[in-house]
Amino acid sequence: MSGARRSVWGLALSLHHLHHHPHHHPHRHLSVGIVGAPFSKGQARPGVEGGPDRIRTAGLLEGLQQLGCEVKDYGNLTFEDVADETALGRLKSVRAVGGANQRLSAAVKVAKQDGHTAVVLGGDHSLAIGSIHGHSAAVGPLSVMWVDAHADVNTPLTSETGNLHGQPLSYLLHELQSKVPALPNFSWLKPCVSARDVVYVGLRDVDPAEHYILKLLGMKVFSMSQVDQLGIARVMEESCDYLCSRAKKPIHLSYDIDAIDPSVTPATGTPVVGGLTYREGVYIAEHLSQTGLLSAVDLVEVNPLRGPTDGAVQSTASTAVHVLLGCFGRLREGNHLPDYRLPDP
Ligand SMILES: [Mn+2]
Repeated sequence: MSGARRSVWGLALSLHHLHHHPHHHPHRHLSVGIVGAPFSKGQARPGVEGGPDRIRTAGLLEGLQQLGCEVKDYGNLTFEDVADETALGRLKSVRAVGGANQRLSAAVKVAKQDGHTAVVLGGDHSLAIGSIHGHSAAVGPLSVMWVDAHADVNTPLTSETGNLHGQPLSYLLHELQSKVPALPNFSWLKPCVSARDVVYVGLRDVDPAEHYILKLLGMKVFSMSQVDQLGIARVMEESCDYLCSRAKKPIHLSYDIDAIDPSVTPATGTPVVGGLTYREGVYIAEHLSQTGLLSAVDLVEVNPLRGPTDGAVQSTASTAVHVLLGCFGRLREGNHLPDYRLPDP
């Protein structure tokens, strides 16, 4: 392994993306800005608006504080009902999704300008439109890691369901601008992501039009087949090398809980068999935390009404919390605060 060194912790670290980074330190003090986005109109199933509070209930804030993070919870955004939501072809709730994302974009921008690593709790995955837009508005060009069973890159004209949670990347990508029509309540949105700055992990349910787009734009994809073939450690190493190959931009992690296998995270709207294990799902977060480049995280599609049991909802929510804690330095080997001292007898 070229360009590697042995750290004092006995881990082989790739110089390429870790060396020189000021945050690569086990006692870094991170501040976290949590924005709840209880929005569900990017898809049809009720319940996903309960995701933010269910993730908090599963111990997110306490867990972050135990890691030594400063936590600012901005609370949940409120979204207005849209009175004139007439159908636009097959597209559903376009005005509501556009308005909600405009509000979320502003909230994420504030969280970034306040100096936090932003955490957006969804809500459905259409919220990545506003989250990534607001993040980019605050910090400039981004790298995006999209962890999901689905590619979420249908255009308004290729979508077969009309659900906007399957389309957010087409609204954000410069390369697809000519394929996305002007839509009501979306005039505020300007594409802000380049296709070459996106990496997918976990794909296993991709529509034909989406597959065409991924190939057309030459996007970097680690489907579940590649996870099987390479293992999650190599997938993450190659992902970060790819994202950092031109410039070390801030990383936006957009994490759909349905990337993880429904045996672990069943309480979600569009589960797909054959997903990431709990360990692979958490490893992604741990690896990104170690880059020191993680700047915002979306955790979306936790739906407390899709259990079917309380235990299933708890497993889903606590896995979401473990992914988020992994993003902020929680290690499975254990952690302790820098000022920890053994008690004297
Ligand atoms: Mn998704």
